[in-house]
Amino acid sequence: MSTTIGDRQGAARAPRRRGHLFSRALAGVIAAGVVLGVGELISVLIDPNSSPFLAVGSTTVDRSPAWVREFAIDTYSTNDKTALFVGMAILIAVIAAVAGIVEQPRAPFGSAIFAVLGVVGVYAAIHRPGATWSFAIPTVVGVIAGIVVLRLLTATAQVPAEADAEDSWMPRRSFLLFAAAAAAAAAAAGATGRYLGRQIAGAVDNRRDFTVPAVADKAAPIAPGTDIGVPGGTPFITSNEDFYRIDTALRVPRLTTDEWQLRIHGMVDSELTLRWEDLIARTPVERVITLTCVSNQVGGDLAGNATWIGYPIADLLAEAGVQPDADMLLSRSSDGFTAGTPVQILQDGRDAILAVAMNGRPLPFEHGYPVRQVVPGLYGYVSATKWVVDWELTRFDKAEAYWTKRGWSADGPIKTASRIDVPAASASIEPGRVLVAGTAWAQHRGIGRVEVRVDNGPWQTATLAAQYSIDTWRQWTWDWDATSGMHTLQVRATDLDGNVQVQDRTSPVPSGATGWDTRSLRVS
Ligand SMILES: Nc1nc2c(c(=O)[nH]1)N[C@H]1C(S)=C(S)[C@@H](COP(=O)(O)O)O[C@H]1N2
Ligand SMILES: [Mo]
Repeated sequence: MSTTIGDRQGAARAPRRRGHLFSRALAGVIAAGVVLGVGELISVLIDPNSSPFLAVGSTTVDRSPAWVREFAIDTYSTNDKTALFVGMAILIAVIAAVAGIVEQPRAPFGSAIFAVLGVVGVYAAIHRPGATWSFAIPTVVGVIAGIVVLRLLTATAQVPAEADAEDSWMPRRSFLLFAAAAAAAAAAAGATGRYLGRQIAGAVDNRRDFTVPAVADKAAPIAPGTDIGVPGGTPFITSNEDFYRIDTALRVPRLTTDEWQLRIHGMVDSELTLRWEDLIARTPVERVITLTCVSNQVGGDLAGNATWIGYPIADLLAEAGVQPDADMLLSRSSDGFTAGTPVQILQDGRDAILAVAMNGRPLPFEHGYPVRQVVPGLYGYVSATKWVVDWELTRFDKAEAYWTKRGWSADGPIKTASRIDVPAASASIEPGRVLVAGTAWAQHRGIGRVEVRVDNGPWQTATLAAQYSIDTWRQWTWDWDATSGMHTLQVRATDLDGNVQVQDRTSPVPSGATGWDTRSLRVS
């Protein structure tokens, strides 16, 4: 007596036979399509070169002997890549058909063939130039999905044992439906992956060819004594790689300068649409400005300082002519995020800019390429729109921006803050003189004083590094004569308006955390 999978509950099931040769071959080909489609789609998240199909194709080109390449180029001229891909597709289809034919409920030979193809794909992917282990992910996920589909399809292809040979030629209706659905899903995944992949590649090329605008109105040089370089401390300028990133984008927008435009509308005298050429025809400025996120916890690292090149926002607003009763600039990104910024702040003379470069480089995609806002003194959520494409002049009593709708405060001035960076919380410290160092910020007001206290003792004045500008953070140091035992260090800053950093610990919601950074250290 024969049993089949699914017999565990003891229900008597009619014995089944494997489906017709054609159905099984079709199951294999569709499952291979699932591998490639899913792999293509997942590769968008990793790297275009991690696509299994592309990786195998590129590796074949790179590894084939010179004469094969010459032959291919001569024979197919500029279509040699297409010829390669068509050839690969046929080879994969044939192997996959065989895999489908030999796949059995009990002995998954076909799945094993898929696994072997997967190993080839992984090998090719992780040997691409610049590849990391993550390049294996698209192939691995694709092969797992493919094997699942292969197993399900070949199971659905089975026919009752007693069906006569003629009947069994016709695939079962459920098999056809399932096969069509799997094929459609594979095609959709593959097409989406290709589309997004091409879009990314186009944006990468566009960014590579980007020329950072030359500026006459340069940022003031960073004077000696601004960046005191305490080992383990926070550098005055944050590199693009180390700059914190906060946004709601699941997929980083990849706009090209050709696609980008900024529409200025709403309560303006004349609506404007700026294209890239229009923007760069204007006069850029270069400024050093510290950004901070409202979500930063006391002592947290959601702040960064960069040299930005961009175009003064106030000039563009003046061109459009802001009507007197408009008090909010509602800026919108290409992915639908919005920020509401007080017009009066944008027009009060501070260096609010539409930035196109960060530390001498085009903006990284993650930080808003090709255009983002930078407004000194306001948290990012109300001012620093990345991938900005739309400006609506409106009113705070009419419009609400993204985070304001979600319970955050409508206006977001940056609160005076200070942080201990050195010694690290885990540092082993010996009694004696210990250098304590950190950062403080109160953008657009400036840091006037930083004080440190030990074990709730009297406040002691720290030494401030040179101030670059009131729009940037400021380093500080303090000499501690440390004694053995556990100690608690606390820091607080006072801005140049005389406001002392607020002691009460509050959460970042709705308008930024308050409290003094506190660090417990063991000295022994
Ligand atoms: N398009 C877009 N812009 C955005 C955001 C976002 O979610 N989407 N987040 C804002 C917030 S909350 C902050 S703190 C800053 C962070 O900028 P960064 O990622 O370049 O450091 O970007 C702002 N601009
Ligand atoms: Mo933020």
